[in-house]
Amino acid sequence: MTGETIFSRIIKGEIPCDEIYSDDKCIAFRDIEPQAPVHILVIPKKTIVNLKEVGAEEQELLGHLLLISAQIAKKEGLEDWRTVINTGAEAGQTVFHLHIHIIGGRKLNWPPG
Ligand code: DGP
Repeated sequence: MTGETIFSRIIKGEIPCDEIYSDDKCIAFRDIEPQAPVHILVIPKKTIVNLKEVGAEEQELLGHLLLISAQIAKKEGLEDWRTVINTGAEAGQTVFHLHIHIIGGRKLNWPPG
């Protein structure tokens, strides 16, 4: 599936975002509806709907996204944080372009709702 989403429009620069990181493979920006003092999204520039559709060929990209998310979390001064990937509507995915949430800056409860 390769539908246009808010995030593909952000990647193209059609919609503004509070960008904090970008490289040839991904972009990171602050979530418009922050659930914690730090709430950042890391998304691949390549259009991928979610983890349901990734194959082994994306191993390097997925590793890159996780490593970048950890770098960003540390740069934001977080000691502890949560990385979340909602996969599918029932799991809370509302934007169908793969994204990693970096959430931190407050005590986070478990289990999630
Ligand atoms: P999810 O529910 O996992 O699909 O997360 C989507 C997140 O995207 C949600 O936390 C709100 C955020 N979001 C939606 N639209 C925009 C937007 O236009 N800009 C930014 N920065 N974040 C957005």
